[in-house]
Amino acid sequence: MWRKFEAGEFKSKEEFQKEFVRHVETTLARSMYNCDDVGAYSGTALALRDRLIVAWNHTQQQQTFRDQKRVYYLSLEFLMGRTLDNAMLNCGVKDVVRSGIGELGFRIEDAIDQERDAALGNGGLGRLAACFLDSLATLNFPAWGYGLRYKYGIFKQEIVDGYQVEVPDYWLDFNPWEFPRHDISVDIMFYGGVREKLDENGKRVKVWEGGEIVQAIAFDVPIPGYDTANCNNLRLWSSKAANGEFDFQKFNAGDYDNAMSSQQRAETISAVLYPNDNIDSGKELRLKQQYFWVAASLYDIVRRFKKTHRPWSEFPDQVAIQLNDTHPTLAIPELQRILVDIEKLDWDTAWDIVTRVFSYTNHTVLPEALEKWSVPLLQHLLPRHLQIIYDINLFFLQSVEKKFPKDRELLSAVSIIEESQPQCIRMAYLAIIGSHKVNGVAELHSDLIKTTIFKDFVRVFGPDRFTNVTNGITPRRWLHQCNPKLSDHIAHALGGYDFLKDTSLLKGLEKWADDSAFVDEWMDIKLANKVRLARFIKDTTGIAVNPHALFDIQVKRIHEYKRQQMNIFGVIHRYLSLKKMSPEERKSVVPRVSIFGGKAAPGYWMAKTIIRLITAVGDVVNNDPEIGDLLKVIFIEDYNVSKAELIVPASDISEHISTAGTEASGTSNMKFVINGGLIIGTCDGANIEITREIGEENIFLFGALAESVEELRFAHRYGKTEMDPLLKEVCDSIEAGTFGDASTFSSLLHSVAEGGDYYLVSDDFGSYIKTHALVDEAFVKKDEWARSSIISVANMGFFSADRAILEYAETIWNLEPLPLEALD
Ligand code: 26W
Repeated sequence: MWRKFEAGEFKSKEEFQKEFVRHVETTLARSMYNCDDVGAYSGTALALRDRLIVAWNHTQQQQTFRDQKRVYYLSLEFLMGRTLDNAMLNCGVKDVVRSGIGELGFRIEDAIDQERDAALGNGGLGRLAACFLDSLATLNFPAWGYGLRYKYGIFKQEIVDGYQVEVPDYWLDFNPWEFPRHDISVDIMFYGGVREKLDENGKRVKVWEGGEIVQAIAFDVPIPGYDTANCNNLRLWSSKAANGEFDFQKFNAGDYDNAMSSQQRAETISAVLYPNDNIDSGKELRLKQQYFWVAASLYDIVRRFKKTHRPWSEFPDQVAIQLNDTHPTLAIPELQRILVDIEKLDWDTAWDIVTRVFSYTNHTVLPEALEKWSVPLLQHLLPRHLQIIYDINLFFLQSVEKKFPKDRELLSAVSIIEESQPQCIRMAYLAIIGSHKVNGVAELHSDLIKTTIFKDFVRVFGPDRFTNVTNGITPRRWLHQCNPKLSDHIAHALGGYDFLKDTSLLKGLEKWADDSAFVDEWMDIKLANKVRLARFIKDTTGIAVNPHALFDIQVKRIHEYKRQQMNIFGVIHRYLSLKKMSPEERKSVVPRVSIFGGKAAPGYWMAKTIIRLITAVGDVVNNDPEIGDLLKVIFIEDYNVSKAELIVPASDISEHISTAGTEASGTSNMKFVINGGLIIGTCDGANIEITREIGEENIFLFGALAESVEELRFAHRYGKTEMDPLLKEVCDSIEAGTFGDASTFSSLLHSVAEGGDYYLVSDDFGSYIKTHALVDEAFVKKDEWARSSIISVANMGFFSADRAILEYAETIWNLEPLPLEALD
């Protein structure tokens, strides 16, 4: 029998207040008389975490006792955002806390606002991992996340003179949500060499020895489910020098610099998140991070399994490991190494276990994002793993040769080793060969990987190794938490909050789409959310925007394939059109606020130039007295999870306009629609399934289809296209200096010019502009717009991360939930 969450509850507001005051006065050593909002946040967080940890302990005890199969989600990124609000809602204590701290003179919203984001991720992949943790906990699956405890998360973005400037994000000053486990440490080896020796049975065995050792220390983060006593664990590893604080011999000899250096080298491993999204940099430190994290996690998983004294043959019945992209692929040779070199299993038995344990999710088809590691680098850093990878490849190629005799081309196409200068290890190929299932993250994407980048593996393994699990988002954070008014309104219509656990119930909203009181309230809530965002924009940029204007939003990492450049070119087109109009004509124009947000990878010059163009256009347009409220262009600095929670509920229309076939799924598209925003988008990623679910009359689709992209690119390469005339006009105006020194933007203009235009901006521009005109027309028909919004939300049930997790559990992990016994 399920019980409502109790372990995290406060029996009364007085009980909460007592613990709050105790923490403020003792843990924080502050007086209640000068307690500010930061103190109120800290006191609340500490009081809540005491409760969380009881649930966490109870859950872990039960998981150990029941000894069911667990899933381990290995991800280099967990983009958690803030915890307090989410934890209060999941534990059902927000109302008690609100009134409790209210009486003490604090507003709960102000306290919540003091928390820093845990920004241990770049974008979609990291946030997906965070949503999956929420769903795993809510659905009572025995599941652990494993990641790195970066000292610095994704950099903070400042805009200085219109340009992005990166500022380090030291976020650990006060983090009440983690528990250091100094007793749980693992020694991780790098470098060294491999020696052959005879073991006690006279068998030749390989030993890896003589390397440098770094210690991994565990930090645990409790992950409470919604409306359940279940509380899972996220274990993050932090690196530390193995030989204590520093080298005493060197210290005593006066060699202070070198005494510290090994410590510093060790700590560097978990120091900083690589800020690249969808681009492989191939740096040695990144490879060190990957092995450090993978080796510590596997050691931990194996140690837990060995405590049960089961035979190795049962390992795949007890353990499923999901590889979040190729970043943890070294786990495959590492487990093979543990089984063969340490546990002395024979190769084939070990390999059978390995492939039954692992599965791999691919998140991108962009060639520049596919990880490759140079063989000399691997040889140096992980000599034994390189041997194992060679052996995996050898046995694999032998099996291919047997099935497709004399097909040399196929052999070189599927080889893990790329015969380049230097040779490289193709991590995606290793991940496929070492897994029993490979999945893409939306239907189109899963089809594309089977017909393009991994097509040869479909021949080798057959189509069944490949599958699709369309991404999802947690409705707890991305509806209930970020848009409480809308969540309450929906609950009122549906007779309760069950839709937060079963999003198919949202379907019940359809019958309210014609109820004028319901519809009016729906639109009032949207307006209130826009007012809230307008206030934030005024406070942070000084620019006043009209909340009745159409809010057009594109927030995501800045990347050419996501085509923010097309959006800003569209804005320029709008501006030029407005300038040509008479005052009379302007009266019929729908006022717009174009809102952008997102970080560029520090080394991605073109992305930074796109940001510069957006801010330059804003400077001109926002200060043009002729334009006034008809057009405003806003760049929101430092887009992150907590800002997304403010921005997403305030959109009328959001842009998901990647070149067809390039965005694996997208997940913000789902967030915007479930919050009642409409979207303009290409036939790409999950947009296609969103259209299927909500109906094509409720979405603004435009642009080339994935199947024609190759042909269009071909035409560009051979000079068979001319730039779209509307785009040409836009480029000419940039060239003429309308937005400042044109040379600033020359590389960007060049990238879309004839002969190039890899992302097909010119091909799609005409239909993009036409579609925006349709958006304007639709927006003034308020009743129809509201209807589209409501019908869309009603049909978004499919995009819950709960559905995605249930699919993984059933089709990939073979995992059952663990019904918790009630606490005494
Ligand atoms: C090696 C550098 C690197 C770093 C990050 C390569 C690739 C990545 C990620 C896989 C990029 C990423 O976040 N992909 C996004 O994953 C989301 C979750 O599945 C999808 O919704 C997005 O479409 C996809 O771009």
